[in-house]
Amino acid sequence: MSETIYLLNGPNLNLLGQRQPEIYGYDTLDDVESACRALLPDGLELMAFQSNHEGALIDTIHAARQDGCAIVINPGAFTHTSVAILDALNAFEGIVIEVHLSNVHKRETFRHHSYVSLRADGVIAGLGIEGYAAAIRHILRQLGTDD
Ligand code: CA2
Repeated sequence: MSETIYLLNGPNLNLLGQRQPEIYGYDTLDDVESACRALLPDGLELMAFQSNHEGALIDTIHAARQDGCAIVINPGAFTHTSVAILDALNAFEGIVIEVHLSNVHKRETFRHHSYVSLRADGVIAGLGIEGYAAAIRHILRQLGTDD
């Protein structure tokens, strides 16, 4: 049975809360994980993983095929470059929600295209860390575990 929501963050997001707060805010990745974990009912786990390496993210997406019911992913800059992450997500059967802290559409043109959006069931951009919580709430509703 798939009982785990995977929370994946890509390159440089380990610096969240430490650099460029005018774009990405003051909360850290630990704050994000705690906020997401606090929303989960009994019986659902959160597997939080951040990597600066494309292959490590892909390996974790593959692992999610075994026990994952959903993936919340902020692929960072790989959003705009990685066909390999798209391919890995295409091999995953659960819910996929793509999250961006910033509104990528208000930024440079190269950030407007996302390979991951070709697979994502939903895309959230520009809500800061609230976007992750919104993604989790949506998944819980989809799974029917929000009451
Ligand atoms: O808005 C987002 O969440 C992004 O995925 C963040 C990526 C960027 O390349 C995407 O276009 C949009 C960059 C993540 C860098 O994260 C940092 C966090 C704090 C300090 C420095 C970098």
